[in-house]
Amino acid sequence: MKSVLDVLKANQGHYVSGESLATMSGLTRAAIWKQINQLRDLGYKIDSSPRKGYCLVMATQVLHPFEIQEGLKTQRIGRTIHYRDTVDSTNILAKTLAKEGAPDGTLVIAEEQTAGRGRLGRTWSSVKGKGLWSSLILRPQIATSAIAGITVLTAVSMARAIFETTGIQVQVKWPNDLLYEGRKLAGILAELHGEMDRIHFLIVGVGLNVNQLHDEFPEELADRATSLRMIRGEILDRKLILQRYLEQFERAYHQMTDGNLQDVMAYAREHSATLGKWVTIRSGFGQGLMGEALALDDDGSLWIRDTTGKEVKVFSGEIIEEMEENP
Ligand code: BTX
Repeated sequence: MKSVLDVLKANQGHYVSGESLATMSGLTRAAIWKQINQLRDLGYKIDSSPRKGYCLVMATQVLHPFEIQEGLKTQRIGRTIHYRDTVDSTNILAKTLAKEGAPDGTLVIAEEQTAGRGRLGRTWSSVKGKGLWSSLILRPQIATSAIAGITVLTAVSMARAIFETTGIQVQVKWPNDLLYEGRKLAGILAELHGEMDRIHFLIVGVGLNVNQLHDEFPEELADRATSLRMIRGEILDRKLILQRYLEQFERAYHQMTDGNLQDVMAYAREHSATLGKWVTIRSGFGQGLMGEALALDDDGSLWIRDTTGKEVKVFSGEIIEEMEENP
């Protein structure tokens, strides 16, 4: 038996008679009417006519969990979903849920964040219904040192999902941004909760700008941020991008727990916005380190040749300045 929504979706834009719906769904006319009203409450636009039946005019643009899971090919990632219309930050909610025991792979997603978080206390602009504001709760059974590549892994998974669904090739700015022609398209905030040698859980938040127009960004981001819609010139399906991201993430996550991130790092090198540039990196509490970005290691760290010619391995940090040439 098919659900009423499945039948209407398969015939989107065309009327399906009440009788056919009853046969295909195995429901009574009264039960179908009840479901139609529930679907309308969820935002589906459904026309009804006494003679012709029901017609799904427009599927919802809202990321209901059953929409995300329809056609999702993962085993664990995104199999449990917590969806909110509004939340302060999906990373904060994910942390609470993780403490309550949410399983590995749980997805937390919201239409809007009122206090979306960036790194180092910065904020992330998260306009309602326009982007993918999501966090994954992970419980990898590996040593803390083995998760150094998680941010690059996440960036690569999203970059691949974007390419698969839109054909847009984005660049990975080490370690946690996706750029298109120098403008920020996505940011990643990974937070580890654990001890020196034991991971309790990991929260990986990603913000991807999908359908904002130029004037929907705060003024100060006007020439630093971009969205997939601004690049492609059309509205894009958030659900499809999210599904492909979850699938790409699961594949890469398995590779990480198997201790093999070569494939992920090869992609990050090929699409790097950082390698070959002269950068100043702030890492931990230290002073900025200046030098040439030489190579991306298979564990996700960056090799820098500093101004004295010494090669230094940087595990995490932030590029605060970059130049094409040696200044
Ligand atoms: P970040 O600190 O590298 O980037 C934050 C900076 O990026 C801001 O200071 C601002 O300059 C710029 N910015 C803010 N909003 C946007 C935007 N929508 N598009 C482009 N640039 C912007 C990057 O931190 C990590 C961001 C993670 C966001 C996700 S959303 C889901 C999850 N929940 C949550 O609270 N954070 C993560």
